Amino acid sequence: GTDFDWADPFRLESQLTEEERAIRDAARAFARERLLPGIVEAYAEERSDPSLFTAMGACGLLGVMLPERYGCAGAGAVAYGLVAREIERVDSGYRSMMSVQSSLVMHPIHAYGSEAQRERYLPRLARGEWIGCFGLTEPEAGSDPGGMRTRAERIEGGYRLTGAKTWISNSPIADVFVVWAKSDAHEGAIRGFVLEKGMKGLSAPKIAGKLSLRASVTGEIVMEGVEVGDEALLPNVSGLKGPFGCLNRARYGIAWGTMGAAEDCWHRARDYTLERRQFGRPLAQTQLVQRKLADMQTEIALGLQAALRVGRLVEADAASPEMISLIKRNNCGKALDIARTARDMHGGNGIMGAYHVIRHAQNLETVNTYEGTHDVHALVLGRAQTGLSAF
Ligand code: TGC
Ligand code: FAD
Repeated sequence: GTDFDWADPFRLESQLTEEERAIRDAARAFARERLLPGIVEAYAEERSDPSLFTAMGACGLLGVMLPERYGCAGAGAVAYGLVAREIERVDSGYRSMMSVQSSLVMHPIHAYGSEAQRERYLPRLARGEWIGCFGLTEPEAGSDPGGMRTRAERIEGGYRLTGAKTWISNSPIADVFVVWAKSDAHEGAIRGFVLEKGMKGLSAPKIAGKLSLRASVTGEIVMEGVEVGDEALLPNVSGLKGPFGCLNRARYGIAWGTMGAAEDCWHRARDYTLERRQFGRPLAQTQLVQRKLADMQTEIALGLQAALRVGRLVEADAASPEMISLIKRNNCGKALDIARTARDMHGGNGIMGAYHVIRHAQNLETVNTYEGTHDVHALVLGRAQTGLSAF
């Protein structure tokens, strides 16, 4: 038929396979039943619940794209995106916990690790029994990770790592640390190492007092001469393309996730303005409010189609990093605008935690910055169309 569904203008639903819808439905139910009820309190108290990892694992939401032989779902990029969208509908911090584990920890171990590393880590990470973190950013190297100072020196039978990472999601509660360092045994090339909690010289203090992403714990990783054996090195990648290969996946998932947060803000703004009456009629019966709702609907419908298109290309192994920069940047920026507008449409109530929209807006400030800032992705796209690097 030619019916119009206001909530799904382009019938995304009909573009999904049965398997994708099943994974999406499981994620949606999980998010509603397990994540939504506690989020307002967790956010207010700046509390990140480690048991959410085992709960996500039990629901099959960790490492969705990795093979079944490691205890994962063996699903495609679109299914992974749909999971990110459902989780971020509740909170960007919870999606962060999931996407760091899946794309930044499990993916590099799978893509660049030895079979022994895969067998040791992947099943436990898939179950959420172990929590992972990814250390690339340093106090002096954020947008420019090539400027990192962390060093791996060669020692008898292994390496000694010295340096500090900062702004690391999950680090204070992590069991497994994927860290990137310049290795003197490899002519200073950037190499990945897998460290484990409890190693001598390794600590991960929490960064307290964030006013964004408060339900996802963030910390440092301090390495004071941490000695590891040869088996800690990720053998199959060298150079910045190692960490960037992980970021491509995580950024792609964020493009879907932010649309989930935006949809939550849009639906809440619609519900609220249908209920709330001023000047003798529902706010939703005013031209300004309808225009805002139309803009939200439009940007979300377009953003989801773009994410779906890139997802299908990822599945066909035909997506470029620039495509991912485009959707990460645009969907984050649009979601942040939508969240701020939804906050405004709620009037005074909009500043209260119970209405959820200000929390989304605060979270999306972080999402707009991490995994490459909005402007850094503009420079990636600018370079690709001018041939000139502005970094
Ligand atoms: P550039 O000279 O462009 O490239 C150096 C080497 O890397 C390769 N490369 C990529 N490979 C795969 N995918 C990509 N997206 C790639 N981008 C670059 C490139 O081919 C080259 O390889 P080779 O073999 O020729 O050496 O690098 P540059 O130093 O000029 O960097 C430019 C720039 C700005 C694009 C890059 O540094 C950048 O993206 N900066 C942003 C940093 C960032 O995103 N950090 C994220 C930290 S992790 C995080 O935020 C997690 S939050 C997660 C959560 O909680 O959800
Ligand atoms: P900077 O690089 O100092 O940038 C500051 C400003 O300058 C930005 O507006 C930027 O766009 C702009 N800028 C930078 N370079 C240029 C340029 N050449 N031209 C014009 N403008 C420029 N990192 C990890 O490794 N692992 C994690 O798990 C992780 N989790 C995070 C969780 C949170 C809550 C946050 C806030 C960050 C996290 N990060 C993580 C770090 C994140 O990736 C960085 O914050 C981000 O890459 C930006 O780096 P920076 O903060 O050093 O900002």
